[in-house]
Amino acid sequence: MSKGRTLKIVAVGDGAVGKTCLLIAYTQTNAFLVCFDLVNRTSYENVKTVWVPEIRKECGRDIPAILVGTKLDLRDVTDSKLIVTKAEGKKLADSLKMHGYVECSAKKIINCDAVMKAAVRACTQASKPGGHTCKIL
Ligand SMILES: Nc1nc2c(ncn2[C@@H]2O[C@H](COP(=O)(O)OP(=O)(O)OP(=O)(O)O)[C@@H](O)[C@H]2O)c(=O)[nH]1
Ligand SMILES: [Mg+2]
Repeated sequence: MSKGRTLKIVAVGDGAVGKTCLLIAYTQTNAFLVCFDLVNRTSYENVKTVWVPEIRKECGRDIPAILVGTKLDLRDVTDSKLIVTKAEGKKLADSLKMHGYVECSAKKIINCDAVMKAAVRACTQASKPGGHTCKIL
């Protein structure tokens, strides 16, 4: 990245035109944000069964990945059987050897900066000797 320059790229377009597929074309990716919904246990289980295996299959075991629990604002107002606790999030990130765990709310703008900082930190660590980026799709 050129010095001192920040890029923000947003995909817009009709539903199902392929925005998400475009953004997960993994070429040249430095780090992943693996996201689950803190009030949706299926999305939490799928981190382990779907998403981390997927990025590691495509990009190798060492690609940096941050685990992100989203919709933090809903956790306190949702049925307790559905919620994922902070301890469970941390435990999953540790067990999958991820680079960090952050809980956030895009709606209430809580901790979104921490998500990005964790991602940048993971990239910085990965760019040291022995670090890793995904070069192939
Ligand atoms: N309460 C709450 N709702 C959220 C938050 N973030 C997203 N949402 C809602 O969750 C829904 C899905 O959000 P998106 O950002 O479109 O999710 P996505 O992962 O891009 O979804 P796809 O593109 O369909 O895979 C929308 O209705 C958002 O308004 C949050 O932090 N809190
Ligand atoms: Mg989307």
